Amino acid sequence: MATYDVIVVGLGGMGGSAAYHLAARGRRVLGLEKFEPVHRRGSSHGGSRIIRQAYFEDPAYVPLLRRAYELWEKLEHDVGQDIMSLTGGLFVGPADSLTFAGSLRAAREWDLPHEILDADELRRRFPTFSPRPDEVAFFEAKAGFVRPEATVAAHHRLAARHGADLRYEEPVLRWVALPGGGVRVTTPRGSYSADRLVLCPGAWAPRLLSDLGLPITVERQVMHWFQPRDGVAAFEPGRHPIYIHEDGGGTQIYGFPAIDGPEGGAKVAFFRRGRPCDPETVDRQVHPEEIQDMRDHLATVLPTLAGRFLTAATCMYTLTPDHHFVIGPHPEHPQVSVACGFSGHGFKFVPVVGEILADLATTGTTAHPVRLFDPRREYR
Ligand code: PYC
Repeated sequence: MATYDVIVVGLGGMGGSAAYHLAARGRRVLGLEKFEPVHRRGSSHGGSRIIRQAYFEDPAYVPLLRRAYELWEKLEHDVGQDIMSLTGGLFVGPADSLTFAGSLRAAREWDLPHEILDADELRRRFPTFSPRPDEVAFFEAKAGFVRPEATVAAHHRLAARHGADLRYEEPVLRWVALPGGGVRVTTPRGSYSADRLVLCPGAWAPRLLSDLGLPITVERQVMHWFQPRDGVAAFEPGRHPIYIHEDGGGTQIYGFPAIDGPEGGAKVAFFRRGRPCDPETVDRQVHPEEIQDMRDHLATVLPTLAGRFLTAATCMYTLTPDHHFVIGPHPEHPQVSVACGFSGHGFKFVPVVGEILADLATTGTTAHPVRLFDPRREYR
């Protein structure tokens, strides 16, 4: 039986980052991934993910975001590739919406640079938007996007460069924490033992962490790409920010500039308007009524975006009831760390989550503020 210091299960965004951080600290790492490298069957694909600092979900995320930005820059430097682009970000809605008011609250608490635009100013500066008179916008110049597939590939490359043994198409059948310490992980190809285990199962969390009884649900989500009606010029990254728009009923959409040139169109999606799914049987087709639903929504928010439909894709969110992450030591087995429940907003934290998981697996604790993510918290 092969023996390692740490086994990392799941090599998507979070697990790939953990494998890299652990290997860079000199640990003998085994990484196990159910699918091929950089696959499209989980939650780490789709060409772009939002990055922002004035965090409307809770200001407690801001210190983690500051560290994440540093680590994104380091990752780009280490692999010699552009992965993060700061296009600016608009967070639009009624003044009392979570998207607007929450962003403003985080910015005030942490003194983050921003601008407030009323509806007229928003329309003037960003004419693709068609705000209602009661809508306001929070603009953060430091927001933008990261490239998920490039991120996963970069972490795998760096982890391997530091000696990590990354194995693909090798699903985990079971894991056990051994009574005297250490763990054993079984796959169809054999059993492996290690001192520590890091579980980053993504949408497979309900199965691999069933012993924890976490109140998590998995949902299928749809991402759309449209060719803007008047061409992509107004949606070019130098002119168009990323955005989240919330309507008076709490429905949020999020979107990006046309980051892949004129042919690639611009991506837009509903935020957390999926339906429950099982990752083994999820419907990966996108249906005409789902595309129409997005067209209807865009007609009032960003009317020129919904020109020619180009393509769509599905991904999965693993949701906690409070939409905060689950990161920490396994309550019963201190040699096991878990990271899941990223609730659709985790990717921007990938580098810092890897650092936290490496801290937990090497020292049992972390200096990063992670109380919000305690697996044993009271979920509301
Ligand atoms: O990652 O910040 C995010 C996000 C918001 C809406 C969709 N993704």
